Amino acid sequence: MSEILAIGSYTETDLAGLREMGARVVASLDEMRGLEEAERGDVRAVAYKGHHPFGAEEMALLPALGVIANYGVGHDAIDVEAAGAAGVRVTNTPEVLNDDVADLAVAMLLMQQRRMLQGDAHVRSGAWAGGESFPLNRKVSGRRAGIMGLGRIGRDIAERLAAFKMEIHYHSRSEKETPGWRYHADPVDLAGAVDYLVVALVGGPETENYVSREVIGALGTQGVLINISRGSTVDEAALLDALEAGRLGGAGLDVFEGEPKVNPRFRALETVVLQPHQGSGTRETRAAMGRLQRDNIAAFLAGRALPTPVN
Ligand code: 8YV
Repeated sequence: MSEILAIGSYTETDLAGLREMGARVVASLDEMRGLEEAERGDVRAVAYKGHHPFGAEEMALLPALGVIANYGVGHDAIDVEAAGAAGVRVTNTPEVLNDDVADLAVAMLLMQQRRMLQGDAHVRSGAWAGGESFPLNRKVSGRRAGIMGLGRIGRDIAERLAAFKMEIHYHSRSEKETPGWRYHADPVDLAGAVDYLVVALVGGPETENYVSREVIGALGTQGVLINISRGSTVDEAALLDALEAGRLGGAGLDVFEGEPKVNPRFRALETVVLQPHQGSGTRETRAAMGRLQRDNIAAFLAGRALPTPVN
């Protein structure tokens, strides 16, 4: 058995890299649980790719475990406190995915406001050729954007939207140094001050339903909510109620509660753009994420400093 266990569904490129390190690969946590006790006992490093909870129980099944290298910047699936208590290090893959995630946030906003999905269907269906005109939509440049969570990704989104001549507002735990972006200590105030609200919060219990019914209400009938963080950060029932009642202008969502199963109420809504959690999903970025994950494992096994530690 190997001292490295990779858990999750990896690309061919990543599988090749992991196998080169001598990793054993299983598809899921369930498959890990099914391994022989002696096999689990050899594992010192886990490469984890998944969104199912990896907690104290799973760690206890791997008594020699020293590191969990998460494939992704968001490590809310891993119980970092339990890992710390068990003397297990956790690493993630920050920075390398910022551009892609920020690109997708902007793309969903443009798609939603310029009704690009409907425009595409209008051309394909022959409606345009048949003389039907396409309804006018909404101007994006120059509007007011609010960023909920001004971390690395939030900043990259803000910079892109500033290039669209937008006034940038943000909310985060504390005021940050910015090029004149306006800070709102209260998330409801932020939503009330902007046309677009882009959610770039970290996931986990502290941010659950942070985008509350009140925040959604404050965004208003012309407002658009974009979420590229975690489904858990938004009160999805409140979001659906507001969209269905026309109390919110629209949404662009890459993440959902209970994904990949998406609440079927979303499908009936013309005002939403839905994406399959593909923010970091380019070949280039996924390859960089895989490399960073493996670099963390290699550093741990060699007793070197971890490149991107979480704890
Ligand atoms: C996923 C992500 O990790 O980095 C994150 O936090 O959400 C994504 O990049 C990716 O879908 C692989 O599971």
